[in-house]
Amino acid sequence: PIAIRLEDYRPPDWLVDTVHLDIDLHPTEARVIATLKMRPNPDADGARAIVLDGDELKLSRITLDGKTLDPRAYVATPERLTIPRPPSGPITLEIETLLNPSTNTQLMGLYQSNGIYCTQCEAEGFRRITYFPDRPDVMAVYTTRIEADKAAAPILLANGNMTESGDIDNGRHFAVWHDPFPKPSYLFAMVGGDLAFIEDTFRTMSGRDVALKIYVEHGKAHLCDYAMDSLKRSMRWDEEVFGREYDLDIFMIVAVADFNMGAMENKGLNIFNDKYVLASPETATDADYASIEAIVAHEYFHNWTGNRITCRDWFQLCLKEGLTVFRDQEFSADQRSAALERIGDVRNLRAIQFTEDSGPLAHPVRPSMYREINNFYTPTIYEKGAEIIRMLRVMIGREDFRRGMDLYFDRHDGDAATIEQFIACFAEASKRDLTHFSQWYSQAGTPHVAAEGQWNAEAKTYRLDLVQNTLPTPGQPSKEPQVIPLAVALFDEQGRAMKTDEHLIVLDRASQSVEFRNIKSRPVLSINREFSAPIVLRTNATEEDTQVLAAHDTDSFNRWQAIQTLAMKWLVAHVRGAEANTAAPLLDALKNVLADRKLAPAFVAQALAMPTEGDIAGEIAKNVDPDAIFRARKALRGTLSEELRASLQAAYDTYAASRGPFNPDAKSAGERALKNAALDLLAANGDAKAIALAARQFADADNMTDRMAALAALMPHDIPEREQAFKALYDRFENDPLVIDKWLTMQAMVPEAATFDRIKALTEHKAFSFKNPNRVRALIGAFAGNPSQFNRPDGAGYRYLTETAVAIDPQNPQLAARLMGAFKTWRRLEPGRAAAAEAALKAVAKAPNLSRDLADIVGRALA
Ligand code: BAL
Ligand code: ZN
Repeated sequence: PIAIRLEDYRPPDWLVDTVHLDIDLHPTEARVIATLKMRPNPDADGARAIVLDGDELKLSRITLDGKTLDPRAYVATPERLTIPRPPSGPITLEIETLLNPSTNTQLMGLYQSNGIYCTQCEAEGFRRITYFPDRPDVMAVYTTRIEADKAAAPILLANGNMTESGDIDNGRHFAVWHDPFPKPSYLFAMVGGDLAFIEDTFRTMSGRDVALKIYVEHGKAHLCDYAMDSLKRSMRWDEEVFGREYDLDIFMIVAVADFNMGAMENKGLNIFNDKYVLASPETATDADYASIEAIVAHEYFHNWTGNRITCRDWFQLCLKEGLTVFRDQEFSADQRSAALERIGDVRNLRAIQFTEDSGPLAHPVRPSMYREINNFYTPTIYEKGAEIIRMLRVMIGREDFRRGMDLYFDRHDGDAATIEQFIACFAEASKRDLTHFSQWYSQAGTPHVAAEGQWNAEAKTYRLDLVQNTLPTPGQPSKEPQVIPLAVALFDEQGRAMKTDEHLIVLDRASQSVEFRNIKSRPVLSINREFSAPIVLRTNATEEDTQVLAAHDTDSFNRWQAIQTLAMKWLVAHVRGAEANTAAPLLDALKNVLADRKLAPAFVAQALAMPTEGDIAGEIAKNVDPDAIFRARKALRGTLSEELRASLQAAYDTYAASRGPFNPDAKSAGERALKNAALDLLAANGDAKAIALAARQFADADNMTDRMAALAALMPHDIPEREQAFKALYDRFENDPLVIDKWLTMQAMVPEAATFDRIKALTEHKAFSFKNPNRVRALIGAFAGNPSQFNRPDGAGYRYLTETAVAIDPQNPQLAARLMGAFKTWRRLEPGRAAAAEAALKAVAKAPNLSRDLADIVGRALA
């Protein structure tokens, strides 16, 4: 695939002012007439040929200013329509294309999901509908007329407000939608189908009533209430926190079963994966509810950060994604608990982004080159992008941050903007030079920071020496120091805050020292509080210091972090063979936390959740042996199970007893989380009483959170209770694909050699389909996330994954490429596994006819 470079950006030669789409829906022969009013771009220079993008398109007709275009005046291929010598002034092009939605298995452009016509255009799917300058800096006003069989598709939706609808002959009908806000083609959407819906209204801060509708397949309308509630809370929150009001008369969400992404922010017509809309206590876990809330909010927030202000080009993807993730994280923090949100977000960042940043797929938050943009919807763009915004707020303070956001909305509304334009708003609002800070966008890799404190008893000073270092990443062999905001506090050895409250140190050189004065006793350092910067931190804290923080840190994040640090120290020592080391400091910390009635149960649950196998591998970083990691973690959990049994049982009993009707709110979810974290540890050794307790909870549960937690507690053990539970789950929910996904995932995660055969058998099961991305991710994606089994020493896991990706590639390249994300850490494996992974990757690289998506990801993984 050819390289596309940021430095080659040129403004479009032609602009499109309006697009009129006339779409005649048909499963195999849909007809699209696109009428484009175009004019030369006064800001462009160079050749004025019209070059429109296409992808597998079939042109049936083209007119220019009402006249059929002479075939010698243009060149049409499935991938491009070129008019080499167009008139010099404004023109109207009318282009007719024929599409086959029923065979569109890529799920890009216009396709069918369970008979429902729907579209996905980001990033480059609009060119699969019609020829178009399919780039985000071409913004036009769209009018969409859809015509279809009324029986097959009684509901016809597109962006904007509906302006007309009616019946026509032969059982056909039509609807016309007009979106007054100029938008790039990637935000176009239309839907046609026989759908159920729920509706509500929202009164905006200026008093306008907005109709809200959520459309789903028939039989699912009763599962949309939580999504609707989340939507209304998101709309209110964006008004209150960012001053952003919704702008159309209607806001619609449509949920479909076949979708490559989680959801898509098309203007006024968000299209969602069923997984992030449908919920009932019977079928959705607390984590599902939290995801629905976050993703509904995320897509809604895009209306301002993404739609009203979009990206100039795809290199700027983080401009909308990092910012919108930041906004949805803030929303969730406000709706739930800021401390718990931060712990969850950092766990996730470390699991998915730090791993990416430390391996062959590392790339800057704003890349300077790509070969396939679909492969850049990554944790680096999204999650690290959000961390940069958070650091910016820490650096300039909340007030200037809000002023900068206001300026950005004011100045760039209606624009296709860049990171430079975004940062300039904050530089102006805060009167600071943010040039060096902006390097976070261009330099890949996670900085490692060493913080070493020395207390001088005589001088009563505490000196903190800070050193930063970022390891090389592909294409960036040497690194510059980053601007790293470090929130710091000092405690005394009894855990009392010293009077130098919290302090912000900005580390912006390779090394620097800070001195605190009037420090009368040896302090304990709490640094990178609230995870103020996305870094890997090393300190010279003693184990006793870490214990002080684990017991007393006033920052919940760092208190949780201290407990993780104690656990990690034990785990790493164990992986390295030091089996005799003591878990006493960790046990003390956990006893403490379990006994502290003032702590939120959700926090205690997070404290009990030990670092994952992936976390441990990340810490070890080199020569990783997944089996040794698995054994160490199992041993630690076994120790906790035995040593904490009484307090775990007490926590379980407390929250198992306090049952009322299911409520998905944060408080109830936190209580369930603690009860289930206790159950998970109680059962960690396979203790018969605990297994019986888990089996009973599974059987008696009145909600999916408790049911899945019980199954998760049984899952690591090769016992009949586990298999009975798998069977019972299937028997009860065989007709609910979203629950079947949980059933598939849990089986894919079993840490036993037999899992590999189980996976292969499950692909033959009638509940499974390689065509549905959710099923594939639930089974194959989850297997790739099962560290001990995917990384089988014989390499069979790697070969299975790559062969599966190659088989899926012709049908759905995006899905195939996503699966390969499992190889982002292969280089840190011990030599035997690394060689097996490399061989599997090389076999893919040699396979014929790879999609651009798969070829790009494999090429980078091997580079
Ligand atoms: N724009 C793609 C889906 C999302 O990030 O919202
Ligand atoms: Zn997004």
